[in-house]
Parts: sequence; C-alpha cells; structure tokens
Amino acid sequence: MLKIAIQNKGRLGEESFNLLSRIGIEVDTAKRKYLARASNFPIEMLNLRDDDIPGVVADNVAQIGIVGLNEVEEKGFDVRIVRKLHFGHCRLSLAIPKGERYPGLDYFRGKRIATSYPNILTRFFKARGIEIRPVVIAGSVEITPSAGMADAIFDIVSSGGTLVSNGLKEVETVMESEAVLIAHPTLSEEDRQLVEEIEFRMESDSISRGKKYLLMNIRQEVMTEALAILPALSSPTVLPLAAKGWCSVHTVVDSSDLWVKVRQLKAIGAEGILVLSVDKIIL
Ligand code: PRT
Ligand code: ZN
Repeated sequence: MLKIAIQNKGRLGEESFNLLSRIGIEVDTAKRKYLARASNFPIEMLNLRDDDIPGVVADNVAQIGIVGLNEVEEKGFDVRIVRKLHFGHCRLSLAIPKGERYPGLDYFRGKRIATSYPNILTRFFKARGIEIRPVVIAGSVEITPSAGMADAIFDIVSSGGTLVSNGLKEVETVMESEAVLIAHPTLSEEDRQLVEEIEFRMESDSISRGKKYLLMNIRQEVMTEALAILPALSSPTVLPLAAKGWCSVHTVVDSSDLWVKVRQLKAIGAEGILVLSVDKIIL
C-alpha cells in the first residue's frame, strides 16, 4: 500500500492535508491518527514530525512525503523532489545583532552561529572557505545572541518579525524554501502509477488556483474588442443569445487581472458579468 508522510501538526500539517483533500485523497479528520487509510484512494497517510519525513521516505517506509525543502536539504537523504507545492514559503537566513556593522560574509569568520540547520550552514561557509563555529540548538535560536550563547544566528525567516523583536537584522539569505512533494528514488510499478496520478491531480489543482471563470453578455459588434481583452487558456467560448445581436462569452482569467478586465469589458458595454470560482482545470 502506497504511504504518504505529512506533518502531523505544525505549519505545514493543515495545508498538506487540505491539498490532499482537494486532489481527492480524504481521511476522516476524526480518525487523523499516526496512520490513516484514505477513503477514496489506495493510500495511507502517515502523520509525523516534519524532521522525520525525509528519513522515512528515504527508507521507503513511506514512498512519498510533503515537507519543507529546508528539511530535505538539511537531512541530505536520497529522495527525489517531485514538485514544489506553493505553500510554506520561507527562507533560511543569517542574522546578526541589529547594532552591528555588516561588511559582508567575512563578518562571520570565527563567529559562533546558532542554528537548527548545521549541515546547510557548514556547507554554505565551507564552499566559501570561511571557518565558523556552529552552535547546534533545537529551538528558540533567535534568543541565543542576547543570551550570550552565540554571535549570530542562521534560522528560518518568514515575515522577519521574530528577528526584529529579538533585536536582530537579516544580512544574508542562504536559501529559499517552500513545501515540496518528495518521493523514494525507486518505486514499484504500481506505486509509480499512483504517484503519477497524484502529480497529475496536483498540477490541475495548482493551475486552477488563482483563476476565475468569467461569463458575460456582449453585443456582437464589439466582439473583436472583447476577445482582445480576454486572452484565455483556450479561446473563449462564444454562444449566440436569443436576443438578436447579443452573445454570451465564457472564459477563464487570472484572479490578479480580474478587476482590470471587468473594467475594460464594462467600458465596451458588457452586461450581466458573472464571476465564478474554478475548482479544477484539467489540461
Ligand atoms: O513539530 P515539528 O517538528 O513537526 O514542527 P517544527 O516546529 O519543527 O516545524 P514548524 O511546524 O514550525 O515548521 C514546519 C516548516 O514550515 C518548516 O520546516 C518550514 O519549511 C516552514 N515554515 C514556513 C516555517 C516558517 N514559515 C516560519 N516562519 N517554519 C518556521 N518558521 C518560524 C521561524 O523560524 C520564526 O521563528 O516561525 C517564526 C516566525 O517567523 P517570522 O519571520 O514570520 O517572524
Ligand atoms: Zn521539526
């Protein structure tokens, strides 16, 4: 039976669970235990701490998993990164006390840098020929400089608020991260086909996110202008209406362009504009 490892709680747990549910892999939330069987797809969900996910996928205990790229890079296990999942965005950065002058990476030579990501940190400085002193700490890395335990930190940053409230400033971004789907490098034929199906559904889900379905009535004589406003996935659907000289136009637009398009369409006389959410787009 194919198994997928996802974070049990934490920052990625809910989004991972929701993504699986959107692609038709559902587990009764009341039964969201350590291991749960999906009701409508031949897969079991393994709910773990994020730190354990790359390892269980490398060991083939779970064939696939959803985890932050930062964890994959830190653990360094042999897993295949199948695709980025567009959530859980953050970066791994170096930060120093805000009053310090920062002349560049040489600043860190011989310095104690607190982190939960010692492998990524040492790899980064080794490649640049700079010796540092890593201080490995499991959590609350941001308090170590003021506690006198370290001179600088290397940690996950998202909004940057945590750094600011601890009197630190971000001086270098070492890597960008987001949640990724990972897979064991060699899968059985049966598992490979199931993973392909999951990838296909994730692709459809990702295309449909941020898209809106737009319907409106347009007079035939302004159709050329309307079509110029509406570059669509495929060409827009145009259907004649019972009212003479009028057509109904259906198309898909990016949500980010929606209001600009609506304004332009109204300016050429579009009526009865309807905006609908898109659930899935299958290409
Ligand atoms: O219990 P478990 O081991 O499963 O969870 P965890 O506590 O180790 O991880 P968790 O749930 O905090 O994070 C899981 C993953 O989410 C990380 O590995 C990242 O890939 C991703 N992620 C995205 C983040 C953040 N954003 C984030 N902001 N992980 C941690 N943070 C921390 C950051 O270190 C800082 O201390 O959140 C704090 C707030 O960040 P600011 O910059 O917004 O203030
Ligand atoms: Zn963790």
